[in-house]
Amino acid sequence: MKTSQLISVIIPAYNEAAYIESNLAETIETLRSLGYAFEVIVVDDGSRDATHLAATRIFDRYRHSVRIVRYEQNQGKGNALICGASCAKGELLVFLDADMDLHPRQLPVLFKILQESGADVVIGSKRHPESNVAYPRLRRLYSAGYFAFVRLLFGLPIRDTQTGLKIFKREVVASVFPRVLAKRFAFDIEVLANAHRLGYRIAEAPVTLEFRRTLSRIRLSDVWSVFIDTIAIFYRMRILRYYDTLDISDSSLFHVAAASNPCIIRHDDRMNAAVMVTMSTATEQTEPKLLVLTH
Ligand SMILES: Nc1nc2c(ncn2[C@@H]2O[C@H](COP(=O)(O)OP(=O)(O)OP(=O)(O)O)[C@@H](O)[C@H]2O)c(=O)[nH]1
Ligand SMILES: [Mg+2]
Repeated sequence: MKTSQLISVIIPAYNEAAYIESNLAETIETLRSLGYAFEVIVVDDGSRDATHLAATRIFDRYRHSVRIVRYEQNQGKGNALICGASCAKGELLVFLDADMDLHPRQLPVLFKILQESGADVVIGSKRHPESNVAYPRLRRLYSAGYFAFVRLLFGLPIRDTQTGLKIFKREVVASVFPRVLAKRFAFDIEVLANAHRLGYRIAEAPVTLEFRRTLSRIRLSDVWSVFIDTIAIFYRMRILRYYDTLDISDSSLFHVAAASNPCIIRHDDRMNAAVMVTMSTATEQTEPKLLVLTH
């Protein structure tokens, strides 16, 4: 399916130096061949390797299609996605993992579902009956158990929340991201539970997942923290009613999303780059310390 709307493809990257350059080039070439109007926003989430340098080489090659954002301290994938979204100009936001386990050539399937189902969010789902996934049996087991648990807690009508390929309408990101507190792996569940609670429609799409990394980076401690963070989200949603007390106006959207995290991104059109500014505390608005200029 083709869409004439601008698509912002946000790619979180943490210690991806080994493959990021070829993965980004392949992603951009794929998006071009699909005929999309797009921008790619790479968020280097405080990588300790040369991710930033590799991504900057892509910026040199594809200047008009890509922006690179970096901050110095690793803060988790969720935070990287919020930062990326803060500088997105597109009507549709695509979140895509940097490791290419999920190839962007499958995007037309997701766009078709977005258009035909009338959904506001389309998520790639490893547990969709038509998905083609080859991933370790232990991961499958975690995944099945976790989603039974998620359904019980939030009544979410989906079978997977963690897959690194999703499309959101801008409006959903605008009203949901500013509510989100989780910055690491429970980010997805907090976003989707809030989108569902606000009445947005979420559809699942089949994906083809090629497990390219030889070793998964998910550790048992990560599984445990997702579990604890998920209970915390339930507590905020159903017991504290925290999300109900927030007053988020749509106009404050990406600005609020950035300000509620310890970073602000300013656009610098002259440099065609995002300028990342961090603040020592989330509330300290004056004289933020300039960290990184890309290019
Ligand atoms: N692990 C991890 N990934 C991050 C972080 N920040 C951004 N990312 C990016 O988020 C995406 C998903 O991370 P992965 O480590 O591939 O997580 P996964 O796909 O669930 O797990 P495996 O591919 O099995 O290791 C990648 O593009 C990472 O580079 C972070 O703090 N930790
Ligand atoms: Mg991965």
